[in-house]
Amino acid sequence: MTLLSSIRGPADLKRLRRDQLPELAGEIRERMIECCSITGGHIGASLGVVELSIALLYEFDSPADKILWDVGHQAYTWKLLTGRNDAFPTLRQRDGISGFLKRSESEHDQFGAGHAGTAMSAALGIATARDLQGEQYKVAAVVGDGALTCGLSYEGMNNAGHSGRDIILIVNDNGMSISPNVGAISKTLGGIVADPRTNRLRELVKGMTFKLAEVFGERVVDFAKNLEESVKNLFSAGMFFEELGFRYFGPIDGHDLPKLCDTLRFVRSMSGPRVVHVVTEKGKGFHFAESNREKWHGLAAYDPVTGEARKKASGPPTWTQVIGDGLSALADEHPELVAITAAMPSGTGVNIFQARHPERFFDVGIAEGHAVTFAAGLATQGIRPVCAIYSTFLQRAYDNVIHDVAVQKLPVVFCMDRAGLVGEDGQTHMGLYDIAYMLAVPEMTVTAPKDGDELIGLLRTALAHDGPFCTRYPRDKAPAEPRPVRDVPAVPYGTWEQLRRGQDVAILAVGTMVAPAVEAAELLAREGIECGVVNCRFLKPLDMATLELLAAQYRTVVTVEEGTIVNGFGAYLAETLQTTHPEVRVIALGVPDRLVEQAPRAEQLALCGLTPAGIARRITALQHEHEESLGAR
Ligand SMILES: Cc1ncc(C[n+]2csc(CCOP(=O)(O)OP(=O)(O)O)c2C)c(N)n1
Repeated sequence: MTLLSSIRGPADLKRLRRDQLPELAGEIRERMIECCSITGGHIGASLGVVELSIALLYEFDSPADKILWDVGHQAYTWKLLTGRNDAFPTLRQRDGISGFLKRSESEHDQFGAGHAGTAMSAALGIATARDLQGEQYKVAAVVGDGALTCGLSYEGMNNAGHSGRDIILIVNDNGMSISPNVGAISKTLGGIVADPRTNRLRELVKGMTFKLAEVFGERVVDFAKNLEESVKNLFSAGMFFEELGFRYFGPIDGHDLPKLCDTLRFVRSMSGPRVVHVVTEKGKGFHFAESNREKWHGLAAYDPVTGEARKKASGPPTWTQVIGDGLSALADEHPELVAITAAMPSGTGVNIFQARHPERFFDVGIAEGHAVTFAAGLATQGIRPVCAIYSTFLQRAYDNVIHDVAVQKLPVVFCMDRAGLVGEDGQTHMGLYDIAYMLAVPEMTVTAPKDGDELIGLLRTALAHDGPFCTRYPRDKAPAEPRPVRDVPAVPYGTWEQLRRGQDVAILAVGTMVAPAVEAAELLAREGIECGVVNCRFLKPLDMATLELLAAQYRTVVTVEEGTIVNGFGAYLAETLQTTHPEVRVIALGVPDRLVEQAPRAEQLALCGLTPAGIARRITALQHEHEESLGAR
């Protein structure tokens, strides 16, 4: 029996001797490497915090003490040690455990997440509730150095430091976001780690503090703490945290279990806002992950022996590659074009742009709101910024989209990757809301391409348009290899494309739903239902000329979109037609108004009825209902 298999929860862990913990860390790494090789997942991020997770559960008293993990993608050890070892092979699978932390999954998961930067604010909320309710427990937030590029983290720290509440911030500093971390804070943290003078002094004082604590107890320790503080303030960049109202401890080697345990025990025994700066190595203990930390941050199933992906890339490129190549090529024609990412250069494909046009590429950190307002500033000066941001993360910047871009009618282009159903990342990462939220923005042109060529064409249209413009595409392969960028013309602004003519039903399809709609129409034709199919590549403005023709021709219009049905394209179209053509009924197909569980994207599409067969089924049912109602009259 391994140590890991004997652990059902923190109580079992606490029964181990301290000198057994490194052996446990080894077993955890093996288990993670093996399971993730089948399921895929955030292996690199999780390998880096094995010791930190063990030490937190060993020294704190979870779930009475509340430990929060920012994002939660790095919390695989946490899962393994809090009763989810047996379920671990189901990670990210349909009906399996989540790739992130979820309150519904375990009493040890204090706050669900998936987006970065929330832990500090949520932890302060919990600490405040504790104080209001007169309870006694500890609250700690583990936040990566990447998440310290989020404005939200500072809003939380500013509030927490000032509050004086008993709260602990643990900075997991591995120098990496998904790609190498950016910005001044990252440099500051690096400076603390690199300064041997500060380190020696701090070690000296800390050693004294621990010894005094052992011999004289808490009262005399106060003196030592003051001494330690003064030394730190004199010499250290930890001052940054101290100025915000946090007592600073660190930097601690995050793979040194005894040191971690000692420090956490000591820090736990204190009160007030304090920060523990833990230095870890992403991918620790797995040489593939150590040698390419960006690739191994999170990835699909791999062969643990060779490190190669299990599923070889074949067929057409992904949408992400199409946009990366497309933007790079368009930048050759448009010297005013720049690309902005919020810490996702490879995820959004703009790393391709970065390689070709480094001076026109900006990674602003995990700071979507800032990215958008930064773009708006650039646009006021005649630069043409393209913000490549996942649909789910752009939610963070909604006010900036409206207040800074749309109200000023600035020509910022938004390229929303991972729009639609996202598969295994699950609920927190769904790109289901962008159609609804972008349609509501005045001045915004809202588009969705049916294929790679159309994406390039729409980018050309966007660059010729003087106003805010967005486009969306899914986490998937493009339907076909696109043509060379120079051969692809702009899409005429505000136009739809009629792909098929019929007389019974008009299917108005958006983006990824165009191909399934065409297939559905073919299936329906075999049943004697003749459908027209229109590619509604512009969701706003609507192509009113084509819409008039359709309204004259069809009594039933079915819209199909890969987005929430609430306030989506169907709702927008229905609202338009109800005044001009009340005789036309509009039926909207899309993602139902509920949370969609993790599963492969293809399964999620099928569950939502967004496949050729699903669309055809709905239209057949509609036609039958229609005929019955006619018969009843
Ligand atoms: C708001 C938001 N934007 C982007 C992401 C994508 N993302 C997931 S993890 C990550 C890097 C986080 O870095 P860090 O906090 O240092 O954690 P590490 O992975 O290094 O442990 C990013 C950018 C996200 N989760 N949330």
